[in-house]
Amino acid sequence: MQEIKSALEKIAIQIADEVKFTDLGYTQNQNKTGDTQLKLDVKSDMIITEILGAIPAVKALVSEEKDEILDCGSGNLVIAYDPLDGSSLVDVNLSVGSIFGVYENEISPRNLKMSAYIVYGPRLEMVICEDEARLYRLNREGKFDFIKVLNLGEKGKLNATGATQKGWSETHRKLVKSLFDEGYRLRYSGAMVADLHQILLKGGGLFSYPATTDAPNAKLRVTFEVLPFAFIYERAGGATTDGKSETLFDLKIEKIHQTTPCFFGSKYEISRVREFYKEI
Ligand code: FBP
Repeated sequence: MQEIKSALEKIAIQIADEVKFTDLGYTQNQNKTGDTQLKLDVKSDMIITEILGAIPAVKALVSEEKDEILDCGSGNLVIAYDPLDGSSLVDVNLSVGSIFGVYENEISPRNLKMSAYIVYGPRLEMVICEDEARLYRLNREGKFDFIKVLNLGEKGKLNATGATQKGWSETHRKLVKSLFDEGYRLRYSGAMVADLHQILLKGGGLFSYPATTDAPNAKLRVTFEVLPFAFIYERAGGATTDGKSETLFDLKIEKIHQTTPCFFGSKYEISRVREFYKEI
């Protein structure tokens, strides 16, 4: 895993540079879930493929920007990643990120052994999690310094509400309103990495991306967006659910670009989600 951590540092520095200076135009192509690919999505994917693909322990790569699994060696690790999450926000200069899940042998929720994400924001930060969520930040010498271990409190103050409100269920609308009535503040940028990073750093709250009338399986991808963050949130003392489940780790994976409704937060907020959703 040490080799992967060093590789993530290289990836972070190279993609941060691309985010600053690369052409923001779209390509002609769409990825497996129908998003038109930005040149930056493709460039970020190439950087990650080159660096992670060269590690002997890595046997395969799964990317939001690749239709199929890429076999790349005889190791025992499969890395699933989102090369540039929230990429549609780069042209408005908001924070975006990269997300990684390191699975042992094959992609399955319980085979996830490490996950990480990088935030390309005013500062270049990375969180790496095996047993605990460790925050690192790039210093003036171009090296990543360990800052602290991130932990979620029992209850927070932030409410990040994803998906098109017009398509929300009545149950979801009541849940979101109940938290605002309790005094929660709205914090939603539209980049999952930045929104979940904020709740982690501020010690608690709720991020929700529910099923909607137009998207019954919601939008966020299980293998390289949802499970890597569920791994971090649960090891930071928080909880996760798809509305019904005890944990997002109860999900069954049928295909690598599968999407799911998802909720991440501190324990109080996730218990509220389950209370409301048991109505459905
Ligand atoms: P990608 O940019 O990797 O496709 O990620 C999807 C995403 O942008 C998430 O970062 C974010 O949480 C969500 O979609 C925003 O969706 P919406 O615009 O529907 O709220």
